[in-house]
Amino acid sequence: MSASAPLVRAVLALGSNLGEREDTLSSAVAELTAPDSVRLLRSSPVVATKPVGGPGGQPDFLNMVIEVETSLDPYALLAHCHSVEHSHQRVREVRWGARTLDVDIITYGDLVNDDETLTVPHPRAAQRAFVLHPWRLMDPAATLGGVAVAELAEQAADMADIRELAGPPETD
Ligand code: A4P
Ligand code: MG
Repeated sequence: MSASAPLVRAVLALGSNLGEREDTLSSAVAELTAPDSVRLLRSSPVVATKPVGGPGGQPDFLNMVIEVETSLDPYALLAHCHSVEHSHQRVREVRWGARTLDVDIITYGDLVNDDETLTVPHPRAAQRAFVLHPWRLMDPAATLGGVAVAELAEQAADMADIRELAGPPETD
């Protein structure tokens, strides 16, 4: 019997600015965490954000992050993220262009990796409130590169453009 793969915690960021954005995000979370190899630990609220970079005139994004525990290696996790993007008809045409679904790996345990396929931690996450703000709402104690995610969010240029959506009513 082979030894089971180690379980690693990873943070994934999801963004959508085309189509039924909320439905896309919720079905993407379900698809990302459907295999036994990817377990959902927690998820952030959905936030509405202004497009950062890319062509002008794009619709606003909905963004969120999730934390998963996975037995996939980082490249297999990236391939899994891409397969979920493809299932939402993501077509890569313009870098930073409008998309039905973008899924990025923000962190994969403590791994630091930079090659042509995968860079983790995500090289632009530390400057992006559309990642940092939902992340701190999900995990107020989170750090990135040794700095509090909440502090990085406050310093991010796009922080002023973030709007929290009203969540479902509390039930008791
Ligand atoms: N890649 C390398 N490292 C990673 C990683 N950690 N996670 C490679 C995911 N992919 C990674 O990505 C391009 C290539 O990056 C892939 O082949 C993958 O192997 P892509 O998803 O095809 O293209 P992209 O998303 O257009 O480019 P990129 O560079 O990932 O864009 P960003 O930096 O993710 O920015 N504004 C708002 N408000 N909300 C957003 O969600 N998103 C972007 C995309 C820009 N502006 C935004 C938002
Ligand atoms: Mg991407």
